[in-house]
Amino acid sequence: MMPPIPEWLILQSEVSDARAEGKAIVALESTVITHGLPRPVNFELARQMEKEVRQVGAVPATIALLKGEVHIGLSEKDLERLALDTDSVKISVRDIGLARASLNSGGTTVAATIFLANKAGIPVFATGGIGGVHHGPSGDISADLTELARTPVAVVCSGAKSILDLPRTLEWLETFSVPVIGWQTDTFPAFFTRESDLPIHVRVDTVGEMAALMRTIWETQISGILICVPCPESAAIPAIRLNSALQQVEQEAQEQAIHGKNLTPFLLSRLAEITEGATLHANLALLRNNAHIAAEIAKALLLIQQEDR
Ligand code: PSU
Ligand code: MN
Repeated sequence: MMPPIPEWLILQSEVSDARAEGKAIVALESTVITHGLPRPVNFELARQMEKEVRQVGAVPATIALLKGEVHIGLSEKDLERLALDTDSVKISVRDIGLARASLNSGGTTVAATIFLANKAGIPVFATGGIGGVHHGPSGDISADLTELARTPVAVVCSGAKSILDLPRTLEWLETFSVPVIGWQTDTFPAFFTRESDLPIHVRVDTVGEMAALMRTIWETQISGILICVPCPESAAIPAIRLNSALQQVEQEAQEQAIHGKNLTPFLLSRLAEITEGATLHANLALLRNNAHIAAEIAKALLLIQQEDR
């Protein structure tokens, strides 16, 4: 028996049918659409991610708030409106209630999306990169981390951007007991770059092995699982090429006193400008790839759960 779904969640019919028919579902976030990518590439990307999931035989559930209502799965029309509307706000977990109260429309962060996916009974989620611990003395730590620590959803991503303090981010995940798994990699992927000097201690090479490991982890603990997938080789950027651009955008953010929820979107858009689109190209490639792998994992997980019954 699946747990009941709160009445304030609106499931798109494709998603509720998938639930009823026992089909694999992959949750997708929407802050990457509203604040992470430039228009109109963001809308195209959102559709491509959904397509990747469908090609594997799973059902995509892009999660967002529309006029204060929480939607699990969006129609193409709603997706387009959300992507192209300049008034869409950025909604993390603490903003969900506020956005519902003020009837706002917006994109949900990794944190808010896994929180809502869990309420809708969806255990697998895909994105590009998670938020984490920022460099410097600001004390800015993304709620993506705190939500990962308490919500049993697998987050398929390419690590986090080096605009974040990656060693501290990994330390945080260790302290708060979030398993970090490398997908065909032994190091933490640094988003645009396939490898870093940060080791991951658990490596998995097949979806079957991944599903079995997820099931076993969730038998003993209620937390998220971070699954780290390197950017496809053809689109990845060598670390050495990225470093100077990174230093420049961080300095600009400091000079312009940009902080809080505006920091990540600012850093991302300036980085794409400075690298003449190379970071954007890598970003799109890894997002699609992660959606694809998440769909395969979701199917394998469902299979293993069906065998258990
Ligand atoms: N990292 C990216 N692209 C993004 C984000 C992070 O490379 O679009 C978005 C995600 O939605 C993530 C959010 O959950 O930013 C984190 O924001 P904050 O650091 O304010 O928690
Ligand atoms: Mn933050």
